[in-house]
Amino acid sequence: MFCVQCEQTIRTPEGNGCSYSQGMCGKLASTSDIQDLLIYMLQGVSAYAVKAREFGIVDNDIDTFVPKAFFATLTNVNFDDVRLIDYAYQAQTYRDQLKAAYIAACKGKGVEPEMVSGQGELLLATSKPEILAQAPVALLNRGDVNEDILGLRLLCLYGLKGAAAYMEHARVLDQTDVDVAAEFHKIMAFLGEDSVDADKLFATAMEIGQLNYRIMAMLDLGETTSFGHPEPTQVNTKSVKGKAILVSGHDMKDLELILEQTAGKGINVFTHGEMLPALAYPAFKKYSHLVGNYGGAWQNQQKEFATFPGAVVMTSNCIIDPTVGEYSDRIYTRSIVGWPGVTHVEGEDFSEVINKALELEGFAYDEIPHMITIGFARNALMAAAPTVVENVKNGSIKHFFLIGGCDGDKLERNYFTDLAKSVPDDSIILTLGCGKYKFNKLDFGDINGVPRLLDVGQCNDAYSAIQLALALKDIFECDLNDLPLSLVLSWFEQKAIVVLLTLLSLGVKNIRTGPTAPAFLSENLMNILKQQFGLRGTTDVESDLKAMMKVA
Ligand code: FSO
Ligand code: SF4
Repeated sequence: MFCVQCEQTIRTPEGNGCSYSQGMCGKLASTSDIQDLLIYMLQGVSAYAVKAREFGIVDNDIDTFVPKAFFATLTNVNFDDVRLIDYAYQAQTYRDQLKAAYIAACKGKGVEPEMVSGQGELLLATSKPEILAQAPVALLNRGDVNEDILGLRLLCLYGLKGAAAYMEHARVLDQTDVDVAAEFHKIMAFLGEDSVDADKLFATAMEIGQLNYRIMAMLDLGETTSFGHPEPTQVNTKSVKGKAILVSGHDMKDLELILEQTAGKGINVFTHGEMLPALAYPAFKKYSHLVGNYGGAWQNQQKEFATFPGAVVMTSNCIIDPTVGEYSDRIYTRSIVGWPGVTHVEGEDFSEVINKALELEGFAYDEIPHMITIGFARNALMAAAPTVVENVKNGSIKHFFLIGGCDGDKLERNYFTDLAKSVPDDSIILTLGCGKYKFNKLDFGDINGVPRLLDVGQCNDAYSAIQLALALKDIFECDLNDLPLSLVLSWFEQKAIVVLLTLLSLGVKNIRTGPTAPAFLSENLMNILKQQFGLRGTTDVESDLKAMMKVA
C-alpha cells in the first residue's frame, strides 16, 4: 500500500504516505492496492482510447466509464473491494475492445499498430488474492524515482482525479464533451507512461488545471440549466419534527429524485455537507418538504448520522466508517460510493430508503430555527456586483477574502474560523466547499446591504468565484492579481487539488493553502511553486492577515 493523496496522510521523517496495513481514512491496504490496479487498468483504456481516436473510433460509454471509475479512487469514496474489482474487470473489457478496434483499423489502413505494454496488456487474475499479488506493478511509487518527479506525477494524477470527479458530476446532468474526453484520455495515458520529464509533468499539471476549468463550466451549465440559478436564500439549520431523510454529497440529481419520490409521504428531507447549496436553486424551492440543512462538514458524520433519526443517502464523497456510529443499516450509497455491507442503491428508485425513513422515528420536535444565508453563485454575485463596485469605489469595502475548500478534523483548521472572524470589518468573505462550515453559522453582518459572508456554493462553484474576479478585473481595468482579493484555501482531498491547479493555470498568484502542505510535494517543489506563483502555506492568522493586506 502507498497512498499520499489527502491531507491526513501519515507523515514521518522517513517519508510521507499511508503505507502500512491501513490508511488514516480507514482504507485497508488491500483496498488501496486494488484502487492502484484499477487506475493502472484505466490508464490502459485511455492509452487505447487515444490510439483508437486516430482512426475516428470514439465510444461514449467508455469515455464516461473511465472518469467515473477513477472517481471511485478519491479519498473517502469507495471502500468496497468487490465493486472496485468489478470496475477493474470492466476496464479490462473496455481496453481490449478498443485495442481490437484499433488493431483492425490499422490493418484496414495497412499500418503497423503500436502496442502499449504494461497497462495495455496486463490480464487481471480471477481471484482477489491473485489480483492482490499483481498489485505491486501498479503501486503509485513504483520504480526508483526521485521525490520531485514522484511529487509531480502525483500532483498530476491526484489533480486529474479531482477533474474526473467533476466530469462525472457534469455527466449526471447531461453535460459531456468529446474534446474534454479526448484531452482527459491523453493525460491519463501520459501519466501511465511514468514520465521522468519534470518540465513535461509540470506543463501537464497546468493542462489539467485548464481542462478542469472547462469541466467546471460544464458542471455549472448542467446545474443551472437543470435547476436554475441559485438565489440568496435563508436556510434553517435546525431539526424539524417528523420522519426524515438526509442527503449528503454533491449530486443534486439524486436530491431531486428523492424529493419527487417523497412528496406527500410525510417525510422531511434535509441536506447535509456539500448538498447545502442545493437549497438555493429555484427548482428545489417548490418542494416544501425540503426543510433545511442538518449538521456540518463530512468529518462530523459519525456523530451526526448516529443521532439523525432517519435514513441517510451518500450521493458522493465523503463517506467514513458507518459501523462506528452503528447506522450502517440506515445509510445508503449511490453511484461510485461504496462501503462493504452498506446497501447500494442503483437506478432511480429510492423506495428502500423511503421505507426505511418511514420505519424510523424521525425528529420528535422542532428545534428553534437558526437561519443562515446561502446562494451567492455566479448570477447572484453578478447581480450584486454594481453595489459591490460602488462600495469599493466609496471606500466602504476595502478587501475581499476567498476562504474555502475542504473541511477536516485537525485542530489546526480552527485557523480558518479565526481568520474569518479576524478579517477587517470593511471586507467581504466569499466561501465555498465544505470548508465553509468552519464559520458559516456565525453572523458577519453586512456592508451597506451587501452581506459580509457570501456563500458561493459547492467546491466546484469556485467557477462562480472566478467569474466574479474576472468581472471585477474588467470593471477596475486591472490585472487579476491586482484586485484587493486574497485566497486562502483549506485543502483535504483531490477535488481541492484540481481547483488549485485551475487557479494556478489561470495565473492567480499568492494563494495560501493550509493547514499543511500536500505531503506528496517535496520541499523543492513547494519552493518552485512559491517562486512561480507565490503559493505558500498558512502560518498564523495575525501574520497572514498583515501580509495579505499589504499585498493588496
Ligand atoms: Fe468537502 Fe469531501 Fe466538495 Fe471535497 S465533502 S472534502 S473538496 O469531498 O468535495 O468540499
Ligand atoms: Fe491515507 Fe488519505 Fe490515502 Fe486514506 S486517502 S490512505 S488517509 S492518504
